[in-house]
This record gives sequence, C-alpha cells and structure tokens, in this order.
Amino acid sequence: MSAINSDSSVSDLVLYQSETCWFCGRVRQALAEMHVELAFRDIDHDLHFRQELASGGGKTQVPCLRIQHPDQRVEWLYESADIIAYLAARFTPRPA
Ligand SMILES: N[C@@H](CCC(=O)N[C@@H](CS)C(=O)NCC(=O)O)C(=O)O
Repeated sequence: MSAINSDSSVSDLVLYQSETCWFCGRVRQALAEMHVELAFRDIDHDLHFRQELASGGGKTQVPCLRIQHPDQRVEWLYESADIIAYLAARFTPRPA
C-alpha cells in the first residue's frame, strides 16, 4: 500500500471532539485506520475550545471538523459520517 497520509497540509484540519463521545470515537478510529494525524480539541476539557466551536460552527455538537480552505474560508463540518466520508475521500489511496 502506498503512503496514505502524504498530504502535508493536514495542519488545515482540526477535530473538535470529546473523549467520552461515541461518535467522536468513530472518527478517531477512522483517522487511525487512515494513519492521519491532526489536532484534537477536547471541548470537555477546555471551555475555550467549546466556545470556539459554538461561535465558529454555530453549535457545540461534536465531532466537528474545522477545515481551513486554501482561500482562507473556514468550514465547520459536523456529523461523524460526513467527516469520515470527507477524510476517506481525501486520504484513502485511489487505485493507480
Ligand atoms: N449525528 C451526530 C451525533 C453527534 C452527537 O450526538 N454528539 C453528542 C455527543 S456524543 C453531542 O455533541 N451532544 C451535545 C450537543 O449536540 O450540543 C454524529 O454522527 O456526529
């Protein structure tokens, strides 16, 4: 298998999550399977992260993936299934 996470721009992604949230665990598991490492912000342990999520994304539901696009636009992607689909489309190797 080729290097999965050869994308050097993973710093454009931040996962707002909670250790106790089952849906967040699904996303963390998918990240581990794809060998993708990105920053986690635990909203249960840091009120500042919770406030960031609320003001940026509009609600405190986790998981939420913050995506910084190349044009500086920021997208707040909720729903574990949608986050996993985004990650899979970006990081799963395609057949040559
Ligand atoms: N359908 C959502 C469910 C996410 C969800 O229910 N998250 C809970 C934690 S396990 C939550 O953030 N609840 C608090 C809130 O919505 O503000 C998903 O698949 O991501």
